[in-house]
Amino acid sequence: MTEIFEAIKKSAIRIREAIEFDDTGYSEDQNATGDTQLKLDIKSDIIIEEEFRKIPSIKEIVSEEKNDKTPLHVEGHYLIGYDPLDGSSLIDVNLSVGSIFGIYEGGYAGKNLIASVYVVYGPRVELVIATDKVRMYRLNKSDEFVYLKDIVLNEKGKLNAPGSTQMCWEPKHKKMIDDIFADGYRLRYSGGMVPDLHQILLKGGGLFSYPSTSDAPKGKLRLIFEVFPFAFVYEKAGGGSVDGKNRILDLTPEHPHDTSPCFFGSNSEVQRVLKTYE
Ligand code: FDP
Repeated sequence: MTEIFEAIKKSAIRIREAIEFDDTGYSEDQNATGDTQLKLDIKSDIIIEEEFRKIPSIKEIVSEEKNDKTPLHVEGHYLIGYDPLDGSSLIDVNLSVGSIFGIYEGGYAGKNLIASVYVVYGPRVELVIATDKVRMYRLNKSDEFVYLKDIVLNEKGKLNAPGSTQMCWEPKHKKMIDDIFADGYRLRYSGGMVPDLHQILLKGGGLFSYPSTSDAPKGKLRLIFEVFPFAFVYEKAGGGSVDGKNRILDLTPEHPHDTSPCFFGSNSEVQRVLKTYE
């Protein structure tokens, strides 16, 4: 898989440059979920596809920005689901955004995920690769990703990142979030899944939630491109991820753009979610 990680690094360097200097406006197109695409969403998607096309071991890709799967190499083995520029609605306010990749074998189900990678485009560019462990790298002046450290979650954290609109939450969810704050947790939510989850990982733990809501009963975040890859990262870092009742990595989507309620955290917070939703 090394050649895939290298292709992701090359894509990240090109996307970082586009974020810094390209037009941040909207295109006239919508993606499969109905979001109006930024020109940068489309460009990031093209960059990643170009880099992946050079890698013979990749059989097929599926992007959040496209309706259907794209076959790449018949002899290839790996399937990759990716979100080229997550949180892109934060670009115009100059907050951090990210790219997310899930590398699958045999099909796009949680149980088939064998590695995941995400990139944070913040004041600095950081890249995290989860395989057996979770390793973090940072881009240096020479455009090389230098290993920084392994990421390991504490059993219990201090941060709370509650997603979606409060007026759409179920009462039991609202109570759980209120109770977590009453226990002294601090609010940390930028509205970008990648930096919000990265912050919880680096600060030792906490809870990120994007629940089932009255306007989106199946949640907002997409299983193949967003939820599975981060569930894999959180488990490998020693925490967990659930949809309220089930382990995320036990789920199988029916359609590439299926969404799910999701909770990511250190073990203590994940147990709290399971108790609330049991
Ligand atoms: P965005 O719509 O800006 O692409 O992927 C969806 C996402 O961002 C996540 O990055 C983020 O966590 C979430 O939506 C934020 O949604 P809310 O504003 O509804 O909390």
